[in-house]
Amino acid sequence: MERTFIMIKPDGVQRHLTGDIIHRFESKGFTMVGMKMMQVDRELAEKHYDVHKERPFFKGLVDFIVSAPVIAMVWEGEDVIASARNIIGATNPVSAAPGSIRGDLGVSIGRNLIHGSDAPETASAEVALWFDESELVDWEPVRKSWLYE
Ligand code: DAT
Ligand code: MG
Repeated sequence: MERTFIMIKPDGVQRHLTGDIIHRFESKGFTMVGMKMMQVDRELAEKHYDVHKERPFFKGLVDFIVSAPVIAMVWEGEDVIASARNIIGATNPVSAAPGSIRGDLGVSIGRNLIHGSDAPETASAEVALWFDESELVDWEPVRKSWLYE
């Protein structure tokens, strides 16, 4: 089983889309193992987006992430990292497929609603950056045998 880091960004929280977004991961078949609402500080936002620190959009991105609360989550399941990226859709909502979160709910790249880890290495680094081990819950979903052979 893989785990991935998912964050509903300030626009998703402000637009009251958190239920819609969480519902998509739940109904797909993934299991939430951690969740917290938080007001992010600049230090954490800059660490999280460190890979983009030389890009022209970096300051605007950090300003946006600290502008209102976010919902930070960890989701578990087989191939959840790649699958969550599909559920989320392409970075620019203009080209994100209909049916994806960004394709259905967003209109601009700077307000694309949600973050999801893009690979196993970034997933484990981001889970560790955002969550203490004690905040994650190991539990056995009863529906498991109805989701996997
Ligand atoms: P993703 O969030 O799909 O993994 P990314 O890691 O390339 O995309 O970029 C991180 C975030 O930075 C992205 O969700 C929105 C913002 N961003 C990326 N490219 C941008 C651009 N050209 N202009 C403005 N914001 C951008
Ligand atoms: Mg990314």
